[in-house]
Amino acid sequence: MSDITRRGFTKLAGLATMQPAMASAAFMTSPEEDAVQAVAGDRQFPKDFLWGTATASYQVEGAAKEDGRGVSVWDTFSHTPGKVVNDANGDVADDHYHRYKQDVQLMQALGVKGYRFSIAWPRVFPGGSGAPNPKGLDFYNRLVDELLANGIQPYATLYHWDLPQPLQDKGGGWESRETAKAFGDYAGHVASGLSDRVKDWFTVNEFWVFINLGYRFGTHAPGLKLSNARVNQAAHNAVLGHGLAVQAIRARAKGSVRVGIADSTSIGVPVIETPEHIAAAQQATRESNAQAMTVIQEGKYTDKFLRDAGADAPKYTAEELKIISTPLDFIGLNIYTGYFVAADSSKPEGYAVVANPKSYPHMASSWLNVCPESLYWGPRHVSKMWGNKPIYITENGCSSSDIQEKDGKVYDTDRVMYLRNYLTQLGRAANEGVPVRGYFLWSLMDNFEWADGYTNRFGLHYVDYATQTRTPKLSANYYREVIARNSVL
Ligand code: PNW
Repeated sequence: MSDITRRGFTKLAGLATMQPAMASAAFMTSPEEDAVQAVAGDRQFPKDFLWGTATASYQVEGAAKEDGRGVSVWDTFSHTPGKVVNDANGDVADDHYHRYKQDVQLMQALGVKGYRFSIAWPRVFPGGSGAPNPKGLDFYNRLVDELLANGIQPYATLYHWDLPQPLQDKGGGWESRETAKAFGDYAGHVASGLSDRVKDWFTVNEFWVFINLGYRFGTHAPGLKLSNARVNQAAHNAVLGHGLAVQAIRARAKGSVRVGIADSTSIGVPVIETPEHIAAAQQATRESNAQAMTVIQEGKYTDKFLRDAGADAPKYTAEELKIISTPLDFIGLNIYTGYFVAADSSKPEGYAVVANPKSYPHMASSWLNVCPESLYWGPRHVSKMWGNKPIYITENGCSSSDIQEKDGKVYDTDRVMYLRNYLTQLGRAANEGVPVRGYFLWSLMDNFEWADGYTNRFGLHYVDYATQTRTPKLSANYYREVIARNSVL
């Protein structure tokens, strides 16, 4: 690393430690930095835009056997040799269960005003249903109090993939409608316990990922490779569980709450931004999310989905479709990438997906193609198709092959590049009037990246797992500057 780069970083890091007001005062005095601000003015986010970070229970908490926590499918899967890189597991992870106060201080230093975390179902109901564990909510009570004491709003996700193992053993997990019912009951129980302070709720995280990786490809827990028909039924039961949870949260909440989802809605991006390709990309987005966001928003499966699925289509009732499409207060989108779409009049659906060449750039995770435009087109398609509800980007971020340099710092210039480009596109959407209200960066800190174990790092903070030391990366300093200015720079 050159001295110039080092000096630049030291300066940046120095600025970042100041209070926002001081930082902007320092800004005004330097002509060089004034020039930067002039550009940043065009990239200003709406007043009250919520900047946040996100994590999930199994990926950060550890304390796998503490305070009566039951076993989840991810405990079972990660403890099965050969399933996770280096046979890693979440037994300790980031030890967030014990270090949450320190982690809230990391958020405080970033200046975030929102924290999206998830609740571990097996802590609350070790058996999945039946008797709740009396200590199950204690940790989340402490966490929520600590967040609020630091001026950070809690955004709770109820299901981020750690299904209680007994529900897998009994009915095959999401293959059973009983799991959907149990999820509703669990959601209502948690809402009744926390909703005096937690006002914003997400039911399920990323239908497509846990259903397809868990039940079709077997690369995530529970590690199954089921037929199309069985996968489709599991997917249906999962959106049904979502709908039941929405109703249960509202029924049992103390005071008013807002409920939404955090879905990995896949985003069609027009190959060229002309009206025909834009329309094609929007239609592709509707179809490629037929089993999750589309059925949730429209209360029916699309004709194309039912035609393509044929005899493998899920079995369902009209009543279930109503539950699934219970209106939401906001929409959460986890967006990491997109796929390109072109108009194609030779196809009955009127569009074609354009495959990327091998040289298309991606981040450290091979699936994570760099596609900043997804953060513009995602919210725009969703609000055009399904109405002007508030939208939150519930996850966005990237993996990088981070290393700690001899000076102890992590110069993740690629993550800064990624964030700058994606946030520019998000700002474009916000400034055009698309109702994006907030952004949760994945992730606050490096953590257990599912089947990749600890090998792929997504954090703003580098975690040395041997000592549990957290070190802010260059990207943490970058994000702090974005938040302080409410603007991309
Ligand atoms: C999301 N894919 O997972 C999850 O919500 C997080 O728990 C996870 O750590 C984060 O994104 C980064 O991976 C995904 O293969 C996992 O396309 C896989 C895919 C997408 C998202």
